[in-house]
Amino acid sequence: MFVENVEWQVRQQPHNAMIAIFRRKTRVAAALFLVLVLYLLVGLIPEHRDTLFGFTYVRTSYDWSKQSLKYPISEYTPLPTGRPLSLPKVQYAFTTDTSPAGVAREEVLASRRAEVKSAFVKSWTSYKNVGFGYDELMPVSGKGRDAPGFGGWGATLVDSLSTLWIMGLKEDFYEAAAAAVTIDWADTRDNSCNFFETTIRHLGGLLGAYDLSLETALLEKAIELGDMLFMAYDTPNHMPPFWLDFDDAKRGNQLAGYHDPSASVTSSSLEFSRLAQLTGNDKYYDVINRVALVLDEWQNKTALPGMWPTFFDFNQLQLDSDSSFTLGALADSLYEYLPKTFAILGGLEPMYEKLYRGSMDTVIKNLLFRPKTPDQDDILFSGNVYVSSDTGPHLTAEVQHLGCFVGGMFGLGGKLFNIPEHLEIGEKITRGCVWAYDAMPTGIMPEIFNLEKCDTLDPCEWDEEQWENEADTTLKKGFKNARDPRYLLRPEAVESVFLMYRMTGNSEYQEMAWRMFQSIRNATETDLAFSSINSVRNVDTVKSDSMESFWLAETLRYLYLTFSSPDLVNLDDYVLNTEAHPLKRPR
Ligand code: DMJ
Repeated sequence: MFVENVEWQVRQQPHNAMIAIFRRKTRVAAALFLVLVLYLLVGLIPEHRDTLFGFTYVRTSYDWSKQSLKYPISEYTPLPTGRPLSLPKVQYAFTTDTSPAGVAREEVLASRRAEVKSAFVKSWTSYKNVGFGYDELMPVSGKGRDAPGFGGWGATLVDSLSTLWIMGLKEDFYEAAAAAVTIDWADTRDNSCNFFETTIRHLGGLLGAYDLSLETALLEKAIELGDMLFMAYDTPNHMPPFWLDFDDAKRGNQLAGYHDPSASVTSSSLEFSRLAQLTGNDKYYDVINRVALVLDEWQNKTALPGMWPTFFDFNQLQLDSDSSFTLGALADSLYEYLPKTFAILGGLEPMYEKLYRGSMDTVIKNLLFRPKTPDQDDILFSGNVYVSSDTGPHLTAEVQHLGCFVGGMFGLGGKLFNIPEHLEIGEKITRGCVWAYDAMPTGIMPEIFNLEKCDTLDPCEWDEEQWENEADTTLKKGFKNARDPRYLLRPEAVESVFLMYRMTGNSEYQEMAWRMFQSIRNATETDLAFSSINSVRNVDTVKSDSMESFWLAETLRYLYLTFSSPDLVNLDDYVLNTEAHPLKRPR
């Protein structure tokens, strides 16, 4: 027995060993299988789909998160905590109209959407074919080019991501996203980048695309860039310069500017707040909060209390001698970001409401004007004010296309802060911009023009003689001149029209948007895409071979959304940055 047993054991040993190996293998296989199942399951959750869709992520070759700071901040101010406030609804309470008229209307809208989408596809395809990776497509000569200060990181590529997603062009979206996650922020021929443009287009573009698609690779790329842009605040007083100079940032040699456009040094609050929310890292919030505290401190000490001058001396942190005030170029998004940052912070930082209300009271009293027109049109515009130490504020009735975002901003502020008068003002400003579009032979308003104005915001009598003496009478009555007659494919007028449609539910805005789209398409289309034009005054347009990335990021996106279901990028779920990238609002 013993012998037999031994023999049996001897014979059994390899068998037992095999069973043990088999069992181990089974366990390993089972474990591997489990890992695979978990991997697939996690992969199906959109947050982690990056690997499932096979993104090859290329990390930037210089890791700014490891860069030591010359002026470290000992304790970061945390993001406001607590349950987000339940803010008033921004969007009108739309209902679905299933009547025959409602169904017919939806068919009209679907065909308009298709036309806008086809303009986008044409522009995107040409960019892909001949300009891919460059900042912009040259829509006449069919080449790619990099824009000064944009780093050559492919501004159009990053700026277009959210539109690709919104228009349902998912294959192109993933192709573009796969390229975007390989951007190396250290791979640039430039010594510096434009802090504002890189924040709103690249950082905003990546965050918006992440908030829509939940692809973590895009968030990773945004964090890398956020860490680079964060370095701009490493100055003695933590105020950012206009240019982020890479070597200066590494050596701790940065200084804020003595005379920088107020919008460019203040318009990062949305993107940096969102980054802080997504990463849980308060450093991004801390720095934008410091800038807001300066706005707060200065608000009532300027030459036009309530507003801030067009240029800032952030170096000495003092109000410089600038006495010009505008909602147009150089200052625009400073104001735009006040209600928007309030929204992204879930209403938990009341300072932004105070800054908005205070500045808009001043705008209403000093910058808004009603044009003098033969029909006494009930419209408003925002002009420029210069404050003289002798005579006080002087308003020039000069209008900029860039300033047409103001209608939408007043509407948004009116909704969020429950100020019905602001919504009305926003409507009148929006209609003013549309009136200026309709006034030109091309159906597009000029970049900059001057108008005859009434003395107050009330209707006033038309004065033919005055107009004949003062104006270029080849223009529509009410215009004095078209100082800069170009159209640069800008979005601001259609932006306000879109916002007004979503906020009021009034389908007249969809009709305006359709008219504007057709005019823009007629006047700017080239064989390859769409181009800026030299003058909106001649229907025979001269194309200037430029198509900035905001054409794809903003102008076409706003138009598309105007004809889409109000649930697509619902304004109660998202806030749009100044480049129209949708950032998720906290619930
Ligand atoms: C865009 O880059 C942004 O909308 C910015 O705020 C102003 N200029 C362009 C569009 O005109």
